[in-house]
Amino acid sequence: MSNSDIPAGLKELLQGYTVEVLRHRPPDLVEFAVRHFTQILANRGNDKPAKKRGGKVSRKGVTFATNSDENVQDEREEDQEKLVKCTTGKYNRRVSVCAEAYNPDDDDDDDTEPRVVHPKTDEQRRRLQDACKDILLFKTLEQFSEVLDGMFEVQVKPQEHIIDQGDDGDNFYVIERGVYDIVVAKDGVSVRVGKYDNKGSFGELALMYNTPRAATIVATQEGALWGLDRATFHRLIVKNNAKKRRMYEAFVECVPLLKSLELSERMKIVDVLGARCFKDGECIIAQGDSADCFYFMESGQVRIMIKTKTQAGQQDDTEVEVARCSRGQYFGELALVTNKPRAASVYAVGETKCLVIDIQAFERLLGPCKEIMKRNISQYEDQLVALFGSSVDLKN
Ligand code: 1OR
Ligand code: 1OR
Repeated sequence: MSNSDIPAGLKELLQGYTVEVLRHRPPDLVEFAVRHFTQILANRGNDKPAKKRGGKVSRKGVTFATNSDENVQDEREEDQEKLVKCTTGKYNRRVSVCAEAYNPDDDDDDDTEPRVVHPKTDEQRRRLQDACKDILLFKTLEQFSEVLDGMFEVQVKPQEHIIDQGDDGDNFYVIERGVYDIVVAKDGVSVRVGKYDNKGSFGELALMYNTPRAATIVATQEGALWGLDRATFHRLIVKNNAKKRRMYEAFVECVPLLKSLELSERMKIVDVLGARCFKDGECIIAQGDSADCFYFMESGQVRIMIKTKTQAGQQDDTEVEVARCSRGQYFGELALVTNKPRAASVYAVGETKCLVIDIQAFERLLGPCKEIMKRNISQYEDQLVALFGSSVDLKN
């Protein structure tokens, strides 16, 4: 048989299928084939893609990365084109509603959405896994590998707006690298309220609550992100939120710090928190490190230890235990409130489980609790003097 007898595209189709089989190792190859090729057909059924520039799909100044492997690239671009089509065709018509009325239990509408898979090279998958390893929203998920399958790479140029406040939400983003300013406009004045520095994630709020984008996110330098489209985010993360709310509702009800919040405010904390487990003796926070998250104790115990130095500046590296925390208590607020490095080290005592929220969620959701935290912080200072006298201060 000559090469010309082989229909155009057959080789690529079979290669694509083989790659997916090797990645997912499905128990039933025929059933998997039906799903795989149905997905390709569904993609083809979409209208023609958004305009391409220089072989790349571009939306709002964000450029989807291309791949050195041609076959993978073609498949991915096809998927990305579908995604672009989805975002421009479907989601822009969404009507934003108030977050308070939102209940993830009611969200059954997207069970029939086809599963979006963006094929990746081993190298891409490695980088993606590394970028996602500390993402709190993924910490309580059973279908983490499906999330990874659904993510696509996005290259970012300096000054690009990844998200504009007020827009409808299209994608959720995980940062691989780059620095991104968070800008919020109020009464016509834009204020930079924070930044993401080479880690973290953003863009979850509009997708979770069907609200307009709450902030503008601008790249200050060249960078790389991983995107997850709205439908996949819904299917995997928002659905999981219903379970999370049921799981943690009773716990957040009994956290004294959160007593003054409305139930809906407590539930929003649950939506964005991630569960992290630590082994006996493991260091959760190291004194002197920069801070990017806040912890509630769900089970077990932690030991708070500090190193001190004398006023003469002499080093004393011995750690002294100053406090313990257990279920319902919190730690890691001091550095976030004072904008300073961590004032103490925190170690797990036995198996310990913490519920963690990132600094942006802390600022956004725990503002009303800051007065209580500040009152407790002033007690730390009194204890410091009582313990060490006035000749020592917290190191840093
Ligand atoms: P989104 O889908 O609304 C903008 O799109 C994203 O910016 C948002 O999801 C969050 O992921 C992220 N307030 C609101 N959104 C924020 C904030 C924030 N910070 C990051 N995002 N605040 C800043 C807290 C440091 C409160 C400002 C008043
Ligand atoms: P962080 O972000 O500085 C370490 O990270 C955390 O340990 C800190 O927030 C507090 O949440 C927690 N002094 C300093 N940090 C303390 C203390 C403390 N207690 C708990 N943390 N003192 C003990 C007071 C009972 C005073 C030291 C003598």
